[in-house]
Amino acid sequence: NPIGIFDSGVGGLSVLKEIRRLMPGEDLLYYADSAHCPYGIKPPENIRRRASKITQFLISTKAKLIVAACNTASIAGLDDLRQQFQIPIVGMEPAIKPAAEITRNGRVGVLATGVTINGERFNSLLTRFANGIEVINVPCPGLVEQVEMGQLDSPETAALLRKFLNPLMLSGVDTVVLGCTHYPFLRPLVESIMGPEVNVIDSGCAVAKRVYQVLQSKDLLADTDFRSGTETFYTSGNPDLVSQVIRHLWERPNLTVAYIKL
Ligand code: DGN
Repeated sequence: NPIGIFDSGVGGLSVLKEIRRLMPGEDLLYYADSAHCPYGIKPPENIRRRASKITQFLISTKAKLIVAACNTASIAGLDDLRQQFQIPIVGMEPAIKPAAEITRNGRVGVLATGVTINGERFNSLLTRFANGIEVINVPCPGLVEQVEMGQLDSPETAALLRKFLNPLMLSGVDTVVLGCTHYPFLRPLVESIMGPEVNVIDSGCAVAKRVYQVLQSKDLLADTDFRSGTETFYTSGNPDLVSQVIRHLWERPNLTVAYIKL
């Protein structure tokens, strides 16, 4: 059975990539909720409703585990989803703990959506792991939209990113957390703006490891010796546009995306 992965759009692909790398034999289903993107400026209640609908759909396609590959949806709705569904659900959280461990000067910047930064789950992460660390949170409206358009290094994206990174440069952070699954696609740009001394980290790899552990503990891992896994893509948005961007981000020229309204 497949692993079901969803995001407000194409950002969760940064997590899918890590899952694919770690688990070559698993079948992966991906739902991009592009018609409702961005989540980051919506009321948490709406995000919870979308997450629940998509999870239901992925379960109906026989998914054995769900990955909420979206920090915003995880912060707003993970507890809710776990209450509603029996299936194992792995969520995202900004990499605060690794950042607190890796920083040398005790100053960390977090780029995420407004909903993530204002979420209770996020606050509890800071209380648990960032004691004595100065954390500067920067909501980044507009950045998700740039990635959705496949603009990973356009002058507009660079200008927007420079604006968001400016307060972090001024306060001398040595670590930047990419707290939204869209942002790892902008990593080269972030690194070039911040310079080589600054660590840039995200949670994709840790989440892929978590998925592996959960599947292993439940004896649900695919038999990887016999075949390579497949990838199937669905979207609530325009399938032609979404497939164009996914092909670009995932470097799979023949990939197709099916339209499914939920
Ligand atoms: N990819 C998302 C996240 O990780 O928060 C969501 C972004 C959005 O839709 N604003």
